[in-house]
Amino acid sequence: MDNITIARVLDETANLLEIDAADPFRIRSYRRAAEAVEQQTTQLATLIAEPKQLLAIAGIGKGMATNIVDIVSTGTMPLREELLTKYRPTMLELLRLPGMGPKTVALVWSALQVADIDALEEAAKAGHLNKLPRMGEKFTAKLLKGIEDYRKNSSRFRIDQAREHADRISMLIREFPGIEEITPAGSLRRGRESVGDLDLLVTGPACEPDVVTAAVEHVAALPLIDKLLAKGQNKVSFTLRNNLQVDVRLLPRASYGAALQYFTGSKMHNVALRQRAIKRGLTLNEYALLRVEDNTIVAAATEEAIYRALEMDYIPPELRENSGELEAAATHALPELITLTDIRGDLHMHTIETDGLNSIREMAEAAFARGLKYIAITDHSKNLAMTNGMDDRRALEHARRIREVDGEMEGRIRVLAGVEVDVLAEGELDLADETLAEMDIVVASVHSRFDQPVEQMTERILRAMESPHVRILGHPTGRKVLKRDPYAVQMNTILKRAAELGVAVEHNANPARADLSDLHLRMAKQHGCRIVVNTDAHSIAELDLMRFGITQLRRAWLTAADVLNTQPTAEALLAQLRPRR
Ligand code: DGT
Ligand code: CA
Ligand code: CA
Ligand code: ZN
Repeated sequence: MDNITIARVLDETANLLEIDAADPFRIRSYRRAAEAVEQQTTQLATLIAEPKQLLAIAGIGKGMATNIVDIVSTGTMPLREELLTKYRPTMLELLRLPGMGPKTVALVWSALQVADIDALEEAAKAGHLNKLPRMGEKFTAKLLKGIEDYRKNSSRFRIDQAREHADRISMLIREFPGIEEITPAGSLRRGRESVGDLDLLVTGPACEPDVVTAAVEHVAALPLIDKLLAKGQNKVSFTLRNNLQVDVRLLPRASYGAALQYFTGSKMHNVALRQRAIKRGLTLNEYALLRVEDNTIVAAATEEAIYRALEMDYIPPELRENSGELEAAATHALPELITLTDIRGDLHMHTIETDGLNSIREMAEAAFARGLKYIAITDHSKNLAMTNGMDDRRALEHARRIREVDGEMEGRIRVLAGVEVDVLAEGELDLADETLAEMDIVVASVHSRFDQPVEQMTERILRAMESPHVRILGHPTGRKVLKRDPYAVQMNTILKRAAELGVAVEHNANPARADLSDLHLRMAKQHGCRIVVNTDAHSIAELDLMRFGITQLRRAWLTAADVLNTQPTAEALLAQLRPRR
């Protein structure tokens, strides 16, 4: 039994636990173990005579070691067998559909023996779901739309997940001596919110033509490969267990820049760049930029040299979409893009008061440790009952405690009192004006009734923004990347009015959300909107999601000056927001 198979059994158990609505920490421990097993270069089956050796692996404790011994000797483990008497492993996919929580998934299984998406679609179309409790025609219609969206998106992967896989694979490739540099190219390097496949470029002494074969063999034997698709002279393609395809190319140092440029794309950027080369009597391919007349190499080792030889400034990967960057680079007009280190504050986060995992103090300390100068604590309001949202009394009491913590931090970091107030169906706010007036920061967000017609949704948000207390518009699209489309809204109208009112529009840095796409963000800048990028963190760890937000801002050509929470202090920031009333 190989490691991939062991990992699959552990991961499947995690899936079954998820359907069983088990403790998230328990689920996570199985996922982590599956990842750890997948990463091992020694076959675990050879270690089970000495289970102690299993414990040396990070992510594997005593219980998990026992599970692994069971899996190796019996092909399965007791917990998995027990869960399989109740559920089917394919049911996990159903959880990705709108309205399908663990209970509903278990219900359609017990009532209709539906265990996968095709069967669910069939049952929905045949009207079988309507007969089950809490699943009317509206539910069925939403579900069918969800299935359609899911099929459209399921072949792509979110940037954070792609990044994690790229890091894990890179770590393993790097173990081969003589490999020095590994760069994810393609859409991941351009920072797109989702990627179709991973393109990893590898270089170092081991990648020179006469010795590359051994390095190729090393890559082709990586423990986490599920299916090996192709093994060529300097290229290996494979898929992971989750079906993500990975193309690894091993290139000599001399042509690494040309390869990086070529495989970073985008295709349209490369087409335009080649045309520019041709006009100069040059030709550009994945090996070099060459002079046409005598085939001499003009540039190849670095991207910088290639762009320079084409009489352009270096173009950051995030801008390479052929949307004006070539012209700007040729006229030295590229913007100086915002970076993570420009960020000084984070104005949207949650605590244990509602659905967060950490206290005010813990969030403040963690933000301070990350170098931030100010944060706003913005817990949910009561309409979001499932988050334990606050009523007026609790919101005021919470604000008081936030200010207490602000005092305790003794100026190391400013902690602003805020709230994420729910925008109700007609644009009313979920808390009283007197409550909102007490807050430094009011984020207003739509969290429900996403199905309203476009005019109604637009009116609803406009009305919410008219409240003089609202300073930030949260979740301006309500989308979930690859999962839920944006709600229908006239974004131009919203952005224009937000600019007039001085209400900042928020890009949600969480890569699963990314409210305001790169295109929206460019629009927002054109309208003169104030823009903020916030993590909406529900735990200390999620404060680190800021970097994903920065990537999207960069794709939108934004500079530090375009983004409010680069202001050095809370006072400077608040002065640029709509005045408090
Ligand atoms: P993805 O994987 O769908 O998220 O998007 P990309 O941009 O990563 O596309 P991919 O993986 O097909 O190719 C990676 C880069 O390689 C692409 O951005 C440009 C370059 N490339 C690949 N095939 C071609 C091609 O046939 N023509 C040109 N000009 N460039 C190509
Ligand atoms: Ca790709
Ligand atoms: Ca590719
Ligand atoms: Zn939030």
